[in-house]
Amino acid sequence: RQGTIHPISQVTEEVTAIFADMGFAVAEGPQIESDWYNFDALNIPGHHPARAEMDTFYTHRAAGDDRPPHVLRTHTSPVQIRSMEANGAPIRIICPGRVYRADYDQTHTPMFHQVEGLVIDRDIHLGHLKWTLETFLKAFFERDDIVLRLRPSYFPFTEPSVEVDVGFAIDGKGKRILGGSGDAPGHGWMELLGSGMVNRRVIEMSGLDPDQWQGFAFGVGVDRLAMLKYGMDDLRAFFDGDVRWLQHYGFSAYDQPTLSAGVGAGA
Ligand code: 2NL
Repeated sequence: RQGTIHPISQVTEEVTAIFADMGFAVAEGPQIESDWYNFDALNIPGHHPARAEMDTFYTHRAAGDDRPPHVLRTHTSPVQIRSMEANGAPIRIICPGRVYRADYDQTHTPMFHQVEGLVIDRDIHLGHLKWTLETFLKAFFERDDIVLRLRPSYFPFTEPSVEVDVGFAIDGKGKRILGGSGDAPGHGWMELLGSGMVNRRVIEMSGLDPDQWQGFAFGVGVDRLAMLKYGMDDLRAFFDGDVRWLQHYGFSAYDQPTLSAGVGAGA
């Protein structure tokens, strides 16, 4: 037996276990999307630079067919739009999955993995967002001294938008989340998540009344979470399919993440 559980699968299961404990369901959807679900419904119009910035892969239409082409989804947000449309509110979901952007270097691969989360309910505010992300990060990194820094940012689909930094330090094992403030000596702040309150236009386009329903959403890269927690430094090795790398970094099928044992493998 040479195979092991891939770190991306392991981390996806860890994230899922943590959010399941907070009452989140998992939602999945298509990887080939219409540009409505990938862009327009998220308040990213045709001329918006975000479309170009996202280095989208487009499919081809037959000659003379001038309908807009489908795209390989650039984020898992379309799953959340579909979920709001299909199920209405309240909603508490996470959407893990493959996403695609035309970008390839040491820190970018054209296919990568994301988990997005969405909460829609009455009277949801930024405090709920901060508590949820703080609770998640403490469970994921298995330490209680994680400190978050929320910075104002911009995404077309959230208003206000908030980037979340976590305190880190560099020790013998490299750049690691070691808890404490990023302002402490020898520490720094690392950007980890994008998030915000769901833009009321997005709630409206998903068929809900934004005067009744509010919510927050966030997105985080699974590959990056895996690298940070388990100490891999080259993202490209994730997709080489090298069994020696897997034997070093992979996980036993017997190490299922559970909250009681601590989500980390071998805890
Ligand atoms: C990032 C940013 C983010 C979202 C994703 C979202 C989804 C819906 C509505 C509103 Cl349906 N927002 N998702 C929101 C903020 C940030 O991801 O930097 N990800 C790595």
